[in-house]
This record gives sequence, structure tokens and C-alpha cells, in this order.
Amino acid sequence: MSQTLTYKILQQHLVDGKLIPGRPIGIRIDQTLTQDATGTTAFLLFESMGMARVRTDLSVSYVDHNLAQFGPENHNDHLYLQSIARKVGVWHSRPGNGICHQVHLERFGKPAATLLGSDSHTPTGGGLGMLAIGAGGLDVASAMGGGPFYLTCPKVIGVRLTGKLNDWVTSKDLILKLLSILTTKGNVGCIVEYFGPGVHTLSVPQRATVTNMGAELGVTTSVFPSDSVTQQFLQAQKRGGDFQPLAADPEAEYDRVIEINLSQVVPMAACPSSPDNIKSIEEIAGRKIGQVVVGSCTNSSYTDLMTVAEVLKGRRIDSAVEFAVAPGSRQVLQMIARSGGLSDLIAAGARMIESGCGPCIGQGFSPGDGVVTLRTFNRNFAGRTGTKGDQCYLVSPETAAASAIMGEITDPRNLKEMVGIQYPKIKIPKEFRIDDSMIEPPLPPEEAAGAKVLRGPTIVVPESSKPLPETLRGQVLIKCGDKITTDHIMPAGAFLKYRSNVPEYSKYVFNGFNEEDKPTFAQRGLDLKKQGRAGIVIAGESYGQGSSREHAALCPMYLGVRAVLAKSMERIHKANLINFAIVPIEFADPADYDKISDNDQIEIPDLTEAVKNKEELEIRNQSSQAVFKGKLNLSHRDREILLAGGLLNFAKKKAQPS
Ligand code: MIC
Ligand code: SF4
Repeated sequence: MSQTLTYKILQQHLVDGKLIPGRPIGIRIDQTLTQDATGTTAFLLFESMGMARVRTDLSVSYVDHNLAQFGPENHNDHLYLQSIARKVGVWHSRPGNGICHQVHLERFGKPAATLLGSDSHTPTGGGLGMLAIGAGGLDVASAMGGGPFYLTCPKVIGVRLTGKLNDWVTSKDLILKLLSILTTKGNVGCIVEYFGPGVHTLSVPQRATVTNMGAELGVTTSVFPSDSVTQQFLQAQKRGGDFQPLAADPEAEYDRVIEINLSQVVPMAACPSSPDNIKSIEEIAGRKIGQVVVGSCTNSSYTDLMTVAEVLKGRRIDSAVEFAVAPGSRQVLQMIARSGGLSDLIAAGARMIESGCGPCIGQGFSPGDGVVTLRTFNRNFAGRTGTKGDQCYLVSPETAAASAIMGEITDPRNLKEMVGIQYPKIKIPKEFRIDDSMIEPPLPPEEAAGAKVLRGPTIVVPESSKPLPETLRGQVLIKCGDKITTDHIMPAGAFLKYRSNVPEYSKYVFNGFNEEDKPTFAQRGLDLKKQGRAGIVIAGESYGQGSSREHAALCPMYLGVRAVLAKSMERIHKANLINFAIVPIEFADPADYDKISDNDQIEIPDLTEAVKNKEELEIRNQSSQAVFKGKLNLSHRDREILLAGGLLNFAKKKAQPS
């Protein structure tokens, strides 16, 4: 039978279940990646599982998020991650070496392999034809230990590309176009697969921009075929041996097909404050800007940065604009330095940031009040820049460079007419500069046993989750609306440094919703917990969009949250809730959302019984006397995990001889 490329990879890695869309399946994971902001917890949990060595083909631990080092927390994390990686058989990419997704693409990604990463932008690897999926740290820890990864067997959305991108139009504009079609909602359980004659016109970094930002669609992942373009990229990275061709069968059927003619794509922007608030640059051109930042795992490759450098060569950025550049990796930085691009950027007025996530996760460069900021990133959720009420637009590097020169949002296609700038055609180099000296290999097993793990005092082992109560009695701690992101639940930015200390980090759960002079979400949660009552979160559509950070489940768990009741939930966050024994419940009738208010007293009778084997449960609002139904959209394994009191307890139980 004809197969999609997605199903070919799934088939080769299937270890549990049947490839029927909508059914739960378990797949073997070849590679894992972790980054420092999720990695410390992932490794602490890996240790709690009693694992001595990883059992994957390759696991890499990156340090790229927490690089600012205000106070000892970040460096303590780096030292812990370096020492635990050596010991348990994991490669360690040191701080300064680059953003996990960019470095993984350059040095490790492989067509046809599976990659599980504790970061939602792990699908970047799909640009190389791998099935690369983001997950919570606990799921990645379990995969590092050789366990299968469980997911819903996906529907496959085929995106058929024809034509070729015009000058000044980029693959960022392509993914923004797709976001305008599919939006960030309603795509849970799908994988996007690209095919058609237009695929061949896109380079690997261009493809990776698309699969990276595909995360914003809420799909499981996105994947491109592996073809001669892939082969050339791997050869240029001196990894030609990792190549294997891969494509869907010609007759493969997709659940839905979207046709995009690349020659009709135009420069686009995601406007404040959602990646799917898409407008063409033409529509918003002329808006004055005060800041431009080029970087992030979406758009900081060698070609991206050289294009920006060429546009700016011999020019200066507008005096009203603050302009910053963060290269995606040390390889990119070294290459733009050697080719002269770095010098052109500096001469134009760029402020260079080290290779890492930086401003993308609110680590510096927060815009001033009312300042419009243009970024080549993938997310512009409200406040993510670190400024309340921020005005953040997501654009291509070409649009960013043009706008930085002109001081206002500018369609790069007009640059020639406006200031005589020709389109710089930057080609993928024949050879990338290979220097893996900042990627440390693990110790051989015989030396590893005695190796010391460095645990600074800011690294605190997280509290374990508890079994479910027979009947849940609790109170609504917050009622929020649609599209609540994990940035809303567990803000990063200034609080990111507390990632390895759950009691401390928990103080900031739903921080943006706290009101002055009133007890915070955290205080109210802990009060209820002391009384032996549960906290409950009420939400609208697409609860838990965005990142994979399991702290958005782990910290609420620490504060006593035992159930989330939402109209719908996103994949990674829902899995994280289950892993930490918080019951994800959907309104059987979304209209019942209106029957609950903040602070209402809620009872869910026979919760344990329902989790065992029922599709629905009863929810009693004791404050308003309303009684209605909630849906449990759970696999058999999800139910077992919840009943065991979370994934860690479940894994321990399974390891015990019965
Ligand atoms: C993000 O882009 O939001 C992050 C920061 O990379 C997160 C991971 C985290 O919160 O540490 C993600 O995308 O999963
Ligand atoms: Fe880092 Fe931003 Fe990419 Fe997340 S989206 S991995 S914060 S660069």
C-alpha cells in the first residue's frame, strides 16, 4: 500500500499499537535532545528513575536558554548538566555553542530517524527528513532510558508545494502563510508533510524554518522529504554518510491537502500577539519601529545572517532603531566572522548577542513601553519579550533587515526602488566550518561509574506527584479564556533561572493574572493544599499552547492543582498534565464553561473510578448547584499513568516484579 513519508518512519519505529489514525501508538526513539531550561528537571527525573546510562543511539544535552548568569543559578545548572551528561552517556553541547535545534540540524540530525526533544521546536529536524517531536522532560527522560514514546497515531496533512519563491520572499513567509490557513488551533493529532515539485527549490535551513515554526500550528511535527538537497547539506556538514533518500510514495493519500504555489507567497508578518495573527507586509508597511532582533532557532542560520549582513553592508540602521543579532550557533558565528558578514553587521550598528535563545525567551532586549519590535522568531505571545503590552511582529530576516534600515515596517521587495539594494543571493556553502570542540563526548561506561555529579544548592529535586483522590473536592483557582499558552501558565523571561527549583519557580505560576494586593495564584493554591483540598483550573480552547515546558504542569502540581477543565487542550501540555497526575478533563458541552466562575467549589465524585474506565464523569458545581459532564479523552496508558499517580510512579511500578 502507498504510504506517506510520515507513516514510513512510523512503521519502521512502531513498537506498540497499530498505525490507525487516532489510536495510541508507541514508537522507538533513536535520538533525544534536551536543553538546559527543561533539561535539569529531565535529568533529575532520569536519575529518579534509577537509570545509569542512556539507551538511545544518541542523546545530546544542550545549554542555550539560560545564559545570562545573574546569580549562581544558571552556572549551577550548566555544571550539573555537564557532569550528569558525562556520567550517563550523553553528549554535551556547552554554553556558547548554539541553540539546540540549529546545532542538532548541523551536527546530528539524520533522515528517517526519530528524535524526541524536551523543547517544542524539536520539529526543526523535520527539515532533514527526520520525525522530530517535542515532549515534556519526563517523556524525554523515559525515552533516554530506552522506553517508547507514546503518541496518537496522526492524521497527515499534505502540503503540496509548487513554483519557486521570488527574490526577497522566504520560507518564513511560507510558514506564516500556512499559519494563516491552519491557525494555531484545532490541529492536534496531525503531522504536516511537505511534498510536490516546489520542495526541491528549498534549502535545508529554509525547510527547517518551516518545520520549526510548524510547532505554532499545534501539530505533532512537520516533515520534508530527504532528497539531493538534503544530501548536499549533509555533505557540506561532512556527514554525507548520514544521508538516505526518503519520500512519500507517489500515490500516498493525505487526510487533507493544501496547495501552495511558492511563487505567489509574499512577505508576511505575525502581528501582536499571536503567531497566527497574519497580515502581509504590504498591509502593515510604514508602521514606525523601535527595535529589530534577528535570531532564534527559526531564523539564525548562516544564510539568514549573511543575507541580513549583505543588505546592511555599507549602510547604517535607522537612528530610531535598536538592532540586535544572535547567531544560531558557533558554526554560524565563526562562518560569518570569516566571511566578513560579522564586520558588516557591526559596522551597520548591530549589537551582537551570543549564540543562544536570548531575547526569544525574554532574556534581555525587552522593548521599551509602546515600542514596536520586529523579530525573526517564532512566538510573539503577549509579554514574551519581557515587556507587558508588547507590540511584537514576527517577520523574515529580509523584512527585518529592510525595516532596520528604513526605521519602519518595510516590504523588502521595495528596497531596490527605495535605496538601490539588490537581492543578495546567499548560497549554502559547499563546506561548513566544522568545529565540534564545544560538544563533549560522554565518558566510557567503565570510567562513568565513579564520575562525580555536581549539584549546586539551587538544584532541587522536584516533589513527586501523588495518587488521585477517590472523589476530588476543590476550588477553582483561575478561570481563563481561549489560547492560554504555557508562557501564561509558567512565565519564562526573568523567572527562567528558577527552572531547577520548583518551590521557588512555582511562586510565579499564572503570574500575569495576579492582582496587586490580592493573594497570588501560588498562595491560594498552597492554602488549599494545606486544607487538603484540590486546586482546579478552568480554561477555554487550546489550553497549554506553545512550549513543552513541563513546569507548566509540575509547578501547578506542586501548588496542589489536581484537575484542568478546558474546552480543548494542546498535545504536549496534556501529556505533561497526565505525567504529573493532573487530570485533563474536557467540557462535554463547551457551553458548560459558562457555568463555572472563579473560586467556585467543585466536586468530582468517583474520580478514580471514572479515570479507570469511563469516558465521562460528573462535575458538581457546589457554588451554583450546576451539574454537568466532563469528557476523559484518555488512552489506556494515560489512565494507568494517572491512576499510578504520574509517570514516574507508573514507571517504578512497572519495573517492580509482580
Ligand atoms: C520556548 O520557545 O518557549 C522554549 C523556551 O524553548 C520552550 C522550552 C522551555 O520552556 O524551556 C519550548 O519551546 O518548549
Ligand atoms: Fe530557544 Fe526561542 Fe527556539 Fe525556544 S523558540 S528554543 S527559546 S530560540
